[in-house]
Amino acid sequence: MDFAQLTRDLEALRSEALAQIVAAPDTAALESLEVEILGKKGRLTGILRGIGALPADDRPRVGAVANTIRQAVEAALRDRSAAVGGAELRARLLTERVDVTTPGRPIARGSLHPSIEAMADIARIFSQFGFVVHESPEVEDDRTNFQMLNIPPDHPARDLWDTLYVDQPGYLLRTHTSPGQIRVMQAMRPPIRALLPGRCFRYEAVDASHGFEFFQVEGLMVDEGTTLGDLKGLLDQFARAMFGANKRTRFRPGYYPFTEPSVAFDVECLVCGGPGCPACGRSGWMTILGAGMVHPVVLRNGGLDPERYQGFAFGMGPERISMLKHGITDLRLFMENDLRFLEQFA
Ligand code: 2NM
Repeated sequence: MDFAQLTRDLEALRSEALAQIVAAPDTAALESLEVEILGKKGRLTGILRGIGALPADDRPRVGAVANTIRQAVEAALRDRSAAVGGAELRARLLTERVDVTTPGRPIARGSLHPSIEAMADIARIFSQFGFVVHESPEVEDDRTNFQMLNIPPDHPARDLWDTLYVDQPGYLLRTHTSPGQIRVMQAMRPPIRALLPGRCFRYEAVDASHGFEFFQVEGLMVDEGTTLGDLKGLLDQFARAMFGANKRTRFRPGYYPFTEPSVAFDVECLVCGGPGCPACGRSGWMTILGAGMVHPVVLRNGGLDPERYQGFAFGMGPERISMLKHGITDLRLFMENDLRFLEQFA
């Protein structure tokens, strides 16, 4: 290999490469030409490998020629790339169309689960009476879930709450949100107006009106001179806000270990309005919650002096409230997450 031969090869490469570049039809062809000519294993590098066989004096001159060729090839690639690129863009703009008047794809909107919707409604109504939402743990200790609420171990009243226990001795899944009220009493001084919404658990055979997992919303008010009349007035306002103005309501005697007296609170049948129908068991009334005056022992367990303070508490199931309101007859629908059911609340 001599200097003259190498220079001839380089000149041949230059004219051939430039011709190919000018003839390249598109961007893809230019990209492969660039690799083929200037790449690490390309034709230019291939020729320059012969440079080592030349006398040292000749090498810089060949190097200089190679550099001008590289620059010429690069410039030709740039020019041709701009030309075909512009043509390709024009072709795309002519063939592709964007219809800016196409309507957007509808976005599927979720909705509140009816249990949650009922809880939110309940919380909104009681918040208008100054009740503040508190939360407490779903895993409770036996003391707070039962004993502090005047339900001693082995007391027959425990049968009212079939309990799911956890591995840790002395701990269980709360059977109601009442232990949260104990925690509120222990943490606050009156006046207390607390609302406790939350998930509760019971060891139940599931049927149309029993779940083993359900929500509860409980309220607690404690102050000096709080009476059963205050409770009745508050619940009347609640029933009317929830089910409609001027609905008649009534108290019936009830039983809970943690309230004395205890009551059940009924609203006139939402279906027949009084005379009696299948929906109300022909009684004309629907029970919406349980309530009562907080037992003095429970007030004391909450750190409050029952000589000075009185209180009332109430508890309800948002699922039951929702069933009454919407005419739903099976509680299991709330747990199944069947979209055909849930979408009706959108
Ligand atoms: C109910 C019915 C009646 C209640 C009582 C208390 C506490 F802690 F203050 F004693 N919390 N919740 C209560 C009373 C709950 O649910 C049907």
